[in-house]
Amino acid sequence: MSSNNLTHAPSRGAYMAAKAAGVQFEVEIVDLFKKEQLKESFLKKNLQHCVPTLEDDGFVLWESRAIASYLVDKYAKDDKFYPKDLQRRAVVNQRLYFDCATFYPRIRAICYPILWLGETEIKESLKKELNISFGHLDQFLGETKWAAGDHPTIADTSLFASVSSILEVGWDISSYPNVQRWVEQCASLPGADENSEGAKMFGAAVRKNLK
Ligand SMILES: N[C@@H](CCC(=O)N[C@@H](CS)C(=O)NCC(=O)O)C(=O)O
Repeated sequence: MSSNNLTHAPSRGAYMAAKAAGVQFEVEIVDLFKKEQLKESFLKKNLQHCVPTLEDDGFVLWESRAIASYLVDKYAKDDKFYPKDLQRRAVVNQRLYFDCATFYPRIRAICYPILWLGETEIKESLKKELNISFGHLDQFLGETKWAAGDHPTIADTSLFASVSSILEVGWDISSYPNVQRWVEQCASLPGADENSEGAKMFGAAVRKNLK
């Protein structure tokens, strides 16, 4: 198995945010399946050796959601994807932290052992935990059209990257009608096609190892 950088949800989240910011950029592939992140040249830039890692005119930054907010703040023509209004921004941040600290780690807890540690089944307890988070996401999306209001933001690009990964593993979201509606809407996000392509590669890699 080899990958491009967009196989992994954090990279896809940052990629869609960069597209939303409207900035010109190049994607450099660091193939995790070939351990390329451990090369000396990459470690010099990012001691945590994770993707995505941004280089912007000599400035290096990692953590996909930090990259997303930096790019939109710096390059977007307006603040729609990351509002400057304090409370609207706070809600976007809340959703981003929800994704970073709760939702995506639950997806990772399912997929990482299957991809890298020889697991062939998904534990019931992990299924249950992720579905609790899907329930919360469904409630957020019952209150607003997008994850953090009536316009797409970097909360959507980040959460959609996470959701796309687990959907491609075959997750059943039929109990979450607001999530289903939002997933359809997300096809209109900038970079959604590339996200979908990367998520398919990710899903195939996980499914290949499942019993
Ligand atoms: N919270 C980080 C997670 C980054 C992360 O864990 N990336 C993984 C791929 S999903 C990675 O680079 N793993 C390789 C490694 O850490 O050596 C983010 O959102 O950017």
